[in-house]
Amino acid sequence: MMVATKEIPLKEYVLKGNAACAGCQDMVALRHAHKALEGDVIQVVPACCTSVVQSLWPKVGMNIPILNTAFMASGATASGVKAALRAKGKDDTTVMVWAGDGGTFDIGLQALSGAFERRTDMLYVCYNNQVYSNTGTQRSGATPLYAQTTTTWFGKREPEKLLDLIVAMHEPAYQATANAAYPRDLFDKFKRAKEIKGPKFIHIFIPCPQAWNYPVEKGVEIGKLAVETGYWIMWERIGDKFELGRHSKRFQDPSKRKPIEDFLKLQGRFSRLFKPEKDEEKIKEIEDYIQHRWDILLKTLT
Ligand SMILES: Cc1ncc(C[n+]2csc(CCOP(=O)(O)OP(=O)(O)O)c2C)c(N)n1
Repeated sequence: MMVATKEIPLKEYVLKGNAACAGCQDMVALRHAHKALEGDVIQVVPACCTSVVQSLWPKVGMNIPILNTAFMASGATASGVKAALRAKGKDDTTVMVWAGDGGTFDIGLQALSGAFERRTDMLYVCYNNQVYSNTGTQRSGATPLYAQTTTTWFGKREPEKLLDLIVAMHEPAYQATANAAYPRDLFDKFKRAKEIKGPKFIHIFIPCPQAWNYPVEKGVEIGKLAVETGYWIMWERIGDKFELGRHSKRFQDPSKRKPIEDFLKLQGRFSRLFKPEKDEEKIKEIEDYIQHRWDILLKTLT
């Protein structure tokens, strides 16, 4: 049973008036994650948009203990924090990394891999806005096929890295995907992760109005369309028990999915697929890659 809205604690750990952009979906996810963890957490943040929110003195936007760390070092830093807590006898406090896709898919991957291999009892969260947003929207290993960024003016030619599978091969104690457009589901996943010992990973889909070039009020609509078109798959894995999320179940059948164009059209970063005329071939390529992701995920993890 999913948490009822009225059961989500009112206490806020992400404060008003912080430096996030209007319509930032990272803030929606961060708020609900912290409500689930109820303040008993030390958060590690590498260089990314979230570090701007939590560390701009005197406008610090969060009221929990946070350690800022170098871009590539989150996994190692969290391991150190956990060891220090253990030495102090405070083993129950959750150590959580909150890192962007650049800090996870690319530059932080080695530290993440090392920490999970050591079976560090930590929760690593990748909030994935599919681009290096904080420094002006350069492409990352999570940028999808044909998305425009400041370093892929004509659309990225390579699809994104299948990070979930890389992480899964570390056999974490808990792994899930989530989406800022479904905050109650996200809340439940953080609650579950809090109770599980060992390395845990949550990968969150985060539309970014700045980088994806859409009106700020469309974030939730785009997040939901990502699921309804099959583009983003919601799932959870406790140990080796895989379960497709209730929001994604019906979209396993490609005939139930909304046309991918519904998702692409709302975002300026895909505008070249529709101008001067619709590029059917490239849109089909994106669709095929979505199916490939479904196939490889289910084949590998179930
Ligand atoms: C070693 C190093 N290289 C580059 C930077 C500059 N830098 C700061 S934040 C950032 C982008 C982070 O992107 P991502 O992890 O995707 O998070 P987002 O900004 O999208 O939230 C970069 C390149 C840095 N701080 N350290």
